[in-house]
Amino acid sequence: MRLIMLGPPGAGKGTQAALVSAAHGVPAISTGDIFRANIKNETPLGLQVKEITASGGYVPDEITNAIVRDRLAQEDAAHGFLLDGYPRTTGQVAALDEMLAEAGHALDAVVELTVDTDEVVGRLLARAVEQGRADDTEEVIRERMRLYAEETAPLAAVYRERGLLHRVDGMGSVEEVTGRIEQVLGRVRD
Ligand code: B4P
Repeated sequence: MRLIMLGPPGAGKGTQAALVSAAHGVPAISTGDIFRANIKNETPLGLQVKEITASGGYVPDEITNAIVRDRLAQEDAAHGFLLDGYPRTTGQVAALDEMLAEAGHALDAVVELTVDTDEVVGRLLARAVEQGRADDTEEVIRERMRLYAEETAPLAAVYRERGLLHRVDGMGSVEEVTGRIEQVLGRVRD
């Protein structure tokens, strides 16, 4: 199973990716998590992307594509993966197409989680209290959402044209959303 999880900040991509990954035995690959781990460990990559992620901007495609290329080349991704937070730009879509073509693989589905703006802001502000993530302030959340609308939301149309897009209502409890995603995956496998 090769999946992409698409959706605005706070839609629940990370939460659902972890659950789907565990249920289907494929690694969940989150570019956001990779950047945060590098920032925490103060690696050269972490130092390079710290300011960008803290302000809600996108890390340049060359950096992000190289990281995903390395990650997809690892053994555990050979038979499937779930991408969370990648691709986010048309340049990343093109790079991923290239990586998949080189490996002789194809995507099975793109799941787009949809949520109300107010709900998203509420979720991320709640997470700010729990986890204190540098990019979960109201101002930065608005910037992340603006960038999502401008750069990432249009990717849904690209995947719709390819017949891969499945829109899933991301409102409600975590369990409800997981149930909807599993229904989609059941249809994809049939
Ligand atoms: P990400 O880590 O991907 O951040 P995000 O889009 O804001 O998603 P996040 O994982 O935080 O939210 P989720 O939907 O899981 O990226 C962080 C930064 O890294 C970016 O801003 C950018 O700077 C950089 N970056 C990452 N990938 C990049 C790329 N490809 N190109 C360029 N730059 C890149 O929401 C989770 C929250 O909602 C949690 O608090 C959770 O508990 C809560 N939640 C989930 N489901 C819920 C439910 N049903 N009900 C209530 N709460 C729920």
